[in-house]
Amino acid sequence: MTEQEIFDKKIDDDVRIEPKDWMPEAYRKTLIRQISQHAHSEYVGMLPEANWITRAPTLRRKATLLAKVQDEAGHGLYLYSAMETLGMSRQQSLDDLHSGKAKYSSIFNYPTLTWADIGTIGWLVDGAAILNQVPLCRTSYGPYARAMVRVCKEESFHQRQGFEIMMALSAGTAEQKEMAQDAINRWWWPTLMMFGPKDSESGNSELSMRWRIKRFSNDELRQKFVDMMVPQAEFLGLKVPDEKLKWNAEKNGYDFGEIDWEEFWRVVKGHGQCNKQRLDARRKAHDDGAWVREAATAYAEKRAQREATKKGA
Ligand code: FAQ
Repeated sequence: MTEQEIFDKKIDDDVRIEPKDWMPEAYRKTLIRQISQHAHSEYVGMLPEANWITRAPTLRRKATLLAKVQDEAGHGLYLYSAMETLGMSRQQSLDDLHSGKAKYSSIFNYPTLTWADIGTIGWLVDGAAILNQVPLCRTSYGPYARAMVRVCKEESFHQRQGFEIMMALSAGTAEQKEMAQDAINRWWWPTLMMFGPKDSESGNSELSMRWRIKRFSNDELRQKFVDMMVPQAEFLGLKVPDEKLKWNAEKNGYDFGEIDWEEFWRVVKGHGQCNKQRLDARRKAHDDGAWVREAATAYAEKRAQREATKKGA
């Protein structure tokens, strides 16, 4: 059997591909592309929420939000490590983010204007992330799949904390309920965009599905999301901002309106409301952390020297 045939058979038999296995160059590249987009989303995703750590309404909310933001940093780290197993260094990957070459999810280029936005990010954005990521626990590349198992456990906690914030607000004063409705009005459509372009325009889907990197198409996941979230919005007493939303008994799912794809591509190409602000904040955080990296490297070098001297003695 050729190396290509062994690889194809493993994919067909649902056997994981591991770092030392032979893999086609295009498979390696597409994994780096997707994992990079994903890792950078976790990193940049910390920024809109971190804005609210100092303004969270109670100590309990503050502690929970702080823990959530720290979790996102951890998710980024698992994913950067998974990328390293494919030969992409963390430094190169971060350079690509900071230069604007690498993508991250469009959703994080929208502003968080009120506390209800933090609830909505947890409820809707983490809800979308879970739907997309649970199938990734079965993705064909071992290190990515294993990282996703832990990520998904933490994301479900994030989603619950978001839903709980929304429950409190929608059961609160008229002003709080209005704040919750305003947040869903602004976040609903951008969240639907998280699943990527429609299938007919998703250039990467065909190969990614064949290689079992993706298990569901962008539109399939978007449909699942709408079907899952509409009853939750109803439970909260909030209105989904889509006049075309209607139950379709035949397909056993909701029909819904068309996404503004011009807006989607505008944001993906760097011209959303907060693209510049997010990248500036990310670059600043990286520069401000230079001393930590230097100290960690100096410590590791010293330790390695000590070990070498001990062995030599
Ligand atoms: N934003 O051909 P497709 C989170 C790009 S994590 C920006 O369909 P593919 C946690 C796409 O990269 C959220 N760009 O591509 C959290 C491609 O460009 P390229 C992130 C987008 O890869 C929660 C081009 O468009 N999750 O939220 C977007 O088959 C709360 C054509 O697209 C993941 O990354 C977009 N929305 O499917 C953190 C999950 N959509 O690379 C903090 C893993 C598409 O050719 C707080 N990723 N593009 O230059 C995936 O499942 C896939 O990469 C898709 C896109 C589904 C995102």
